[in-house]
Amino acid sequence: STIQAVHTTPIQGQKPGTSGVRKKVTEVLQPHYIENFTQSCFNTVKEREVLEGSTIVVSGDGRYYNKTAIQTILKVAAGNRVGRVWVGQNGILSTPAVSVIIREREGGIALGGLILTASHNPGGPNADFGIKYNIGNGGPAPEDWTNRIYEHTISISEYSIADIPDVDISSLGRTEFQVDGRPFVVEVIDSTEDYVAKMQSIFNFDDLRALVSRPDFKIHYDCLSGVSGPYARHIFHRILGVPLEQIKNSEPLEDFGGGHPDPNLVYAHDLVHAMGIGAEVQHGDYPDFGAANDGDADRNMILGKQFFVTPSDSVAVLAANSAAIPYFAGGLKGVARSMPTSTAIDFVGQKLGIQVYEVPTGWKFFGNLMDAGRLSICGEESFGTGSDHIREKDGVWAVLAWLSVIAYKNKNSDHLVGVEEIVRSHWQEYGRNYYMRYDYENVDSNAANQLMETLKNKFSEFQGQADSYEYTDPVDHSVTKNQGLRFITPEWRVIYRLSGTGSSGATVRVYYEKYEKVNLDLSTDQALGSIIDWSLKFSDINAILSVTGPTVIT
Ligand code: VG1
Ligand code: CO
Repeated sequence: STIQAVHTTPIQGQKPGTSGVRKKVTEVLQPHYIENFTQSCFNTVKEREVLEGSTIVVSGDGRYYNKTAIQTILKVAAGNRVGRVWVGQNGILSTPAVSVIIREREGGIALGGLILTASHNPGGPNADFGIKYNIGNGGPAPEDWTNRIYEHTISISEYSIADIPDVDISSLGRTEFQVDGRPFVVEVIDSTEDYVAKMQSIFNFDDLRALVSRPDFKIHYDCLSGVSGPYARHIFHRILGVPLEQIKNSEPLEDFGGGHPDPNLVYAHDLVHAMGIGAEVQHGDYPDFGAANDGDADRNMILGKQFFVTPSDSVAVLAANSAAIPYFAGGLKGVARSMPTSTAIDFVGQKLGIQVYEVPTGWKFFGNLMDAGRLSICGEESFGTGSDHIREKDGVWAVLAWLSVIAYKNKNSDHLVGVEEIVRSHWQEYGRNYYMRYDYENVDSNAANQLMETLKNKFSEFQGQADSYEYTDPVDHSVTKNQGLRFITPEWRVIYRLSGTGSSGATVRVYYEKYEKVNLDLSTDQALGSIIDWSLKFSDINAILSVTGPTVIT
């Protein structure tokens, strides 16, 4: 095969957001879309590293258009003289699995990877597609990379492509091409093998097996037809012996069965119902442990019998009980959360006497701290939890971590210590951070910007600390501005932020948090109601956005 240089023109809107570029499939179908973005990533790589002859990973969450995009990316990779590409079978690799493979397969030889996912956004011909670049540490490209990728997308005039045929990615194996006299290799690899081995090195699987086989402990796992299915089946069914019928929707579907593959109380409704949350019948025969992951399996939701664990509490509980996980045997180096995430984990860090970091929203901001050996466990309020075992948040890891904590708490117990008991005793010890997030999805971009301007103009009339959050990375000292408007008093925080993951229009997120040391049994509405009322008045959000209320509350 030969390499051709193809003339192209910039395509607007290829600026990576919180986690890559996300667009409607209909927009991605325009000519050169994938080629332009891939070439822009490669141009950025070439400015810093040697792409020629390298190994990269390309795969995704199995959503619609992934397979087509993979074939295009393979040709552009060959055209840019990449030496070898690892592709998960059928193009399937979860986001955490890509991170493991980049970091560890063949000793961590891979230069980076392209992940095809729009995460928790819906999929299908009329829904969303996404693409992002991960660097050699296995994590999302940091801001200085993504800014550079964007600059290339707006100045690109040419891409290189090889005229190799489509590669069969449905069966494992190696295909070698001669491209302009040099070898180009595609290796189709097992989608779960590397990831599962990694999990086995982190957790005590004997303890986990003993827990899930207890007759009084039933788990219910919902993969939401996303990419976590094959991983959940491999680990929970094949290795741990959980019956398959307790692992729901474990076949990845291109359109996620028409749903939002988003593990929260709204979109994971079947699981929420099965766990008896909001049910009339108390103490019914509900499962003891419920879990769900998002489309690309980096998010998680943890539920107990008729009990919801907020993601902010979840990461705090895991940090407080890290002794349950062999990987953390040496103790925690530090903990971290994204800025809007509740401060529950801060109390744990203080008690442990370790550093607590606050970073902007998005997993890419944790990477430097982990690489510098300063951070062990971190999380986001948006159902993201993880550790320095990789450089992405990790949905299946979070489920295994929780089960490890439950197994640990039950070591010397005469009754089943479940999720709710664990969380309630955590609150007893540390206090409780009541938390709620309002999302105003798909609103007019101008109106959203106007809301933020209006709020900034009200900083001076707020009786407390009001500012626009700005972050200086403690490792490389890079500065990231405009990461959310904060209104903080000693008792509570309200934060307004524009989402960076939408595929059209704008989404406004409002985060409410109140800390209580003593009143641990209020409903979230009781605890936060007056703050929400204040916020609605102060911001005039409904009028400015022309809405009657949020579209999603989590
Ligand atoms: C959202 C979440 C953020 C998360 C990001 C990617 O971003 O708020 O915490 O890191 O999604 O998660 P935003 O900019 O829309 O608020 V995923 O699972 O979609 O990769
Ligand atoms: Co995700």
